[in-house]
This record gives sequence, structure tokens and C-alpha cells, in this order.
Amino acid sequence: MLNIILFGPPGSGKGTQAEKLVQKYGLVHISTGDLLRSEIANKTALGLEAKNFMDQGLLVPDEVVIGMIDNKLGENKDSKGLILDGFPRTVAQAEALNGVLTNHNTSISAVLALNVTDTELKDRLLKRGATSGRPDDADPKVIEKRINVYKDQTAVVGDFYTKEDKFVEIAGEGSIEEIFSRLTAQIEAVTA
Ligand code: B4P
Repeated sequence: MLNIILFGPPGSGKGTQAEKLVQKYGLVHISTGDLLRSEIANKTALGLEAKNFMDQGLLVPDEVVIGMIDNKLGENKDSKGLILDGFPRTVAQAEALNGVLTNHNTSISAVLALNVTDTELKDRLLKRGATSGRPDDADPKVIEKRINVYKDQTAVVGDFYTKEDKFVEIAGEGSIEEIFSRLTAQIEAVTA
């Protein structure tokens, strides 16, 4: 299986690029943000719990997200591979992911990290907030909080995958097509 993690701060373009990669390589897209928003829309107990954290720009507790991913991987074990978007976001999630993938006799192929400056991130998220209806994109203070949570809790996940020799940094500014070409060049290198 080709299992790619798209990594980067909020608004770095993970969701945007994941959709294009799924089309090109026929992979299954697993976005924890989308899964959580769907739980919220369906007013499930999990969604109600997650909403409190997401509206404040905080991470949802690891056990909630790991349980959700475990189910999703179980449903897709016969796929060609996965694009993981927004997961893992903590070292505990990265360790749990390795365990789950090993149980399914597979592993991460590469972690592609999109680098974008804070100014560009804030600009993109505020623009999306004007039309998306996402409460976490509408408030500049919540956006700032999400960027700080990324720096405090998620950036270290990069070190975890650097130690596994799987971490590749990609310039995440420029046109969507330019960034897509940089990502596909790395994927071709991994699969060559
Ligand atoms: P996510 O849904 O993962 O959202 P994100 O990080 O904000 O967005 P992404 O990086 O995918 O940006 P996008 O492509 O959409 O997380 C939301 C919340 O869910 C988290 O704060 C957390 O509370 C919770 N959560 C999710 N996963 C979790 C986990 N594993 N553990 C705990 N909690 C979790 O791009 C953003 C905007 O930029 C778009 O409008 C897009 O059109 C634009 N854009 C993209 N590429 C561009 C480019 N090249 N140039 C200009 N604009 C561009």
C-alpha cells in the first residue's frame, strides 16, 4: 500500500492537495477534520464532545481521534493506499498509528510536510472563514490559537518521522498546481 501523511499547520493546504492526490493515485482520503465535522453535523455524542475543543482551536483528545482512525483503517484495508490529512497531530497519535498499521501489515510510505508562513496561513483561513461557515476559521483569535497549538503539540510529530527517515519538507506557497507538482515528484521518488 502507498500510505502518505500530508502534514503541516492549519491552512497549509493539506485538504486541498489531498483531494488532488486521491484523484491521481486512487487512494482513500482520511481527514480527521472532515470526520469530526461530520460527527458534529450528525449531532453524535462524539461530535458534541469534539465541538467544544474545535471551536476553541484546541485538539480533540487523542483517544477520540485514534478510535475514529482505527475504524476507518479497518473499513479500507483492501485499498491501494491512504492519504492521511490532519492525522497524526500528536506523538501519541503517531505511535498509535504505527501500531494500527502494523496490525494491518502495512506502514507509512512518506510524510510530506507543507511549509507556509504564519502570515499566509492567517490570510488563507480568514478568507475561507468568510464563506465556509466554519466557526474555527471566523475568529482571528481562534486561528492564532490553532497555529500555536500546531507549534506546541504537532510540530514535534515531524521529529518522530525524521527519526524514521520518512519526513520530507515541501514549499507550500505558490499556486495549487505548483505545490501539487512538488508533492507528486516526491511520491514518484518514494514509489520508484
Ligand atoms: P482540519 O480540518 O484538519 O483543518 P485545517 O488544518 O484547518 O486545514 P488544511 O491544512 O486542510 O487546509 P486547507 O487545505 O483546507 O482541522 C480542524 C480542527 O479539527 C483542528 O483545529 C482540531 O480541533 C480538530 N482535529 C482535526 N484532526 C485532529 C487530530 N488528529 N487530533 C486532534 N484534533 C484534530 O486550506 C485552507 C485554505 O487555504 C482553503 O481555503 C484553501 O482554498 C486555501 N488554499 C489551499 N492551498 C492554497 C494555495 N496554494 N494558495 C492559496 N490558498 C490556498
